[in-house]
Amino acid sequence: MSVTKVRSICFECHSRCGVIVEVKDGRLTKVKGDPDHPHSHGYTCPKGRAAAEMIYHPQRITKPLVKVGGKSSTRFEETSWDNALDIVASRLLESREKWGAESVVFGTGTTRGMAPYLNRFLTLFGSPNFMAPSNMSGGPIVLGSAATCGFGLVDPDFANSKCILLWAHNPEASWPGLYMYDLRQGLKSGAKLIVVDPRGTPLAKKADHWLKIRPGTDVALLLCFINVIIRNNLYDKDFVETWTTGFDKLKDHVSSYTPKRCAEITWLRAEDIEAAAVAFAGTSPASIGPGMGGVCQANDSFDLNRGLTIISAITGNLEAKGGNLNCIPPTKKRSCYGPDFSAFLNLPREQGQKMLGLDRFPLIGHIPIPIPPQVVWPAIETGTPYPVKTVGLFANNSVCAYPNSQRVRNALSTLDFLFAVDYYHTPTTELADVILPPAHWTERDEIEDLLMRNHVFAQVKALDPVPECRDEKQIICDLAARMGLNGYWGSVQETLDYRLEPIGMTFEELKHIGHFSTPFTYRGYEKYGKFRTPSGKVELCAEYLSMLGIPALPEFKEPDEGPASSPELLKEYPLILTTGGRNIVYYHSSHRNIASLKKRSPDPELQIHPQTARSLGVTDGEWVYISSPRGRVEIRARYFSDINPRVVHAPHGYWYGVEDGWKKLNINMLTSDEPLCPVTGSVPIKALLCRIEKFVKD
Ligand SMILES: Nc1nc2c(c(=O)[nH]1)N[C@H]1C(S)=C(S)[C@@H](COP(=O)(O)OP(=O)(O)OC[C@H]3O[C@@H](n4cnc5c(=O)[nH]c(N)nc54)[C@H](O)[C@@H]3O)O[C@H]1N2
Ligand SMILES: Nc1nc2c(c(=O)[nH]1)N[C@H]1C(S)=C(S)[C@@H](COP(=O)(O)OP(=O)(O)OC[C@H]3O[C@@H](n4cnc5c(=O)[nH]c(N)nc54)[C@H](O)[C@@H]3O)O[C@H]1N2
Ligand code: SF4
Ligand SMILES: [Mo]
Repeated sequence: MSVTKVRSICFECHSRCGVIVEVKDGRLTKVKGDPDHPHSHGYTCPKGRAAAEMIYHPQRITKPLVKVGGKSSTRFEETSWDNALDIVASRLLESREKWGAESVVFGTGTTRGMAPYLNRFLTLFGSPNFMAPSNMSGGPIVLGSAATCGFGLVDPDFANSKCILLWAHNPEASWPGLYMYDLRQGLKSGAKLIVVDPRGTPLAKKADHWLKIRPGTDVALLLCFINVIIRNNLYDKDFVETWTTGFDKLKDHVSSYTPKRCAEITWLRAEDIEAAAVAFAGTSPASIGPGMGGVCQANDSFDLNRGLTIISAITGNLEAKGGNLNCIPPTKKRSCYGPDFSAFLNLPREQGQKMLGLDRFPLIGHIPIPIPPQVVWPAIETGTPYPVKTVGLFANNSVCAYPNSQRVRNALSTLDFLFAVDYYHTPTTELADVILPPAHWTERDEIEDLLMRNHVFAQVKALDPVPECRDEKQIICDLAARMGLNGYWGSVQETLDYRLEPIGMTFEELKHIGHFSTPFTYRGYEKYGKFRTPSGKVELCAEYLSMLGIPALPEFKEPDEGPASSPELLKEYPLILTTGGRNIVYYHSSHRNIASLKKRSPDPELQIHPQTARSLGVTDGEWVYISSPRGRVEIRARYFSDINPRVVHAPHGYWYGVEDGWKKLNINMLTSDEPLCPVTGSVPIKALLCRIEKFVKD
């Protein structure tokens, strides 16, 4: 039989590279890059190319499974789809009956496309509780920048930029398909590169200015940047005068953040700070790439993101060509996180107001993002503010993804009912009562409009699912039908056509052209006469936030665990730990069982300065213990000179292939889920304390 070639997009990570999927005799044979894709231009990474290994993996779950032997058992038995869905439907209804619809939480991991479909289901079912890791991933960017300028600082225009500032962002490993082509274009055309990162990543090392910052002190550096920019008259006076409010208050506020003071806080040199700030503000246009994880995992994440927005604004780079754009997906209100879906917004007000976390983080009632997982655990553990009894997880390995894994695992174990939808068994699916097998991205139709600038892409089904795996949208349609949720879509096609209504196309039509884009406007605020903020201007001093108890100006807060805040703890745990720098071959805790990927990065490796390692008698490649006040895991020490000797970096996501690997290798056994950023609920997992000890075999 001949080979069919299907043009699609890869869903193994957020880059969503354009791919050509080759299929022979109904089986996937190859995934190649699509040279015509407007973002990736033919690029693929090892994860995308390993699709066949994932689809035909002997460990893939291919039938619905139900737990046998009681709650604490880890044994499962195959069952029919009808039976599995009957169980899930009846347990959801029972939970609603006994404890109210809000006792049911649906969760997803990093967006694998399910947010609209799950939200619509929850709306019709009655629960406002849609949980996702947004508070540690993108949410704080949206909250910090939208509260300041009315849109999220997520679309840097690197290709047209003359100065590129990567703040806690390493797109070479984390977003190669989406950002690297443009970034290289910019650099080829002579753009300067500034990188703020405690680690010497390849991009940091080739940068004109690499600021090797002490983890968790970013806001101090930002306030100093603003101070240097204002003091040197490098701000855009016309823009500031016409389009901002609160400049004088901001100016006063940052005046104490001198390079000298900031150098002491951040462990940088005053002259390097000054030089980088001057380079950014003195070059036009300049763009900022904030790390989607890097700037979202700190106790002052809200202020970090407003600070970034402020420097873009006062230098006149907001919505400027070569600056940071304001792209609206063509699907508008029906885009992935569009308001047409949010359960919080679409439920009757009284029910919506029950959304977990709203009391603690009121801004999410104004700029809705999914609820932080950390507000769900107390509701499970203590029934506060009301009991959560039933959870459904779609593409989420909560136990390994979220800080304080032991707590997560304990909480999920005590639920009345947990169901999970995943390709493979994980430390999270192990706790489920029912596991449902989803179709792989090559086996389903989908659309993508999240972070795709002004594009919507068709992901086109290239082959039938491995029997009996099922498209998750179909799973939800089937559940909704069983539960009599009137108004839910009847088929996958209906869901996709509904989302595409704003562009006046059906999925069939979009499929043929692959993607659709709408023009965007530079400096849209000039056209509309305002920014979408309460004052209509960029809120350099956001007085209006005081009604929510949020300070009007960004403030630096030391990491709660660190040399300045907890000097006593520092005696026992003398090193600063940052976690979760991305690894090109893995997506979080996924892909660990894929042989071609695992062999490229078999063990968790601690980046440690050779001087520090030697002082502990640790050789390069040796297994060691790393501990924090919360626990201890095993890790392989790897000498790494491009890091401060007092800082170490540990990757996240390791668990596979070792008995109880979630306890022994998973760095989130060490991370903390408190205190959270008071505005965004962000978790402090990029700046903690730890200690390294020689490995003693039991
Ligand atoms: N210490 C530390 N922890 C971190 C981070 C860090 O930097 N440091 N980063 C955090 C961030 S930013 C995020 S977003 C979270 C991510 O956390 P998660 O999204 O939970 O990430 P994964 O560990 O990849 O788990 C996803 C699961 O989904 C399954 N899967 C993959 N594709 C599909 C699909 O299409 N459908 C279904 N049903 N299942 C699928 C995979 O097999 C895997 O088991 O982790 C966070 N954890
Ligand atoms: N291959 C791969 N790609 C991914 C993912 C993956 O798991 N694997 N995950 C995806 C997801 S969900 C997300 S959210 C994004 C994250 O995308 P990014 O934010 O770009 O990725 P990270 O590697 O978490 O962080 C970037 C850099 O921040 C630095 N850093 C650590 N602590 C600090 C600090 O305190 N201050 C500063 N300034 N820098 C610090 C790290 O050293 C790292 O180099 O990646 C996405 N892409
Ligand atoms: S970077 Fe790799 S995993 Fe991510 S979309 Fe592109 S090919 Fe797929
Ligand atoms: Mo993320």
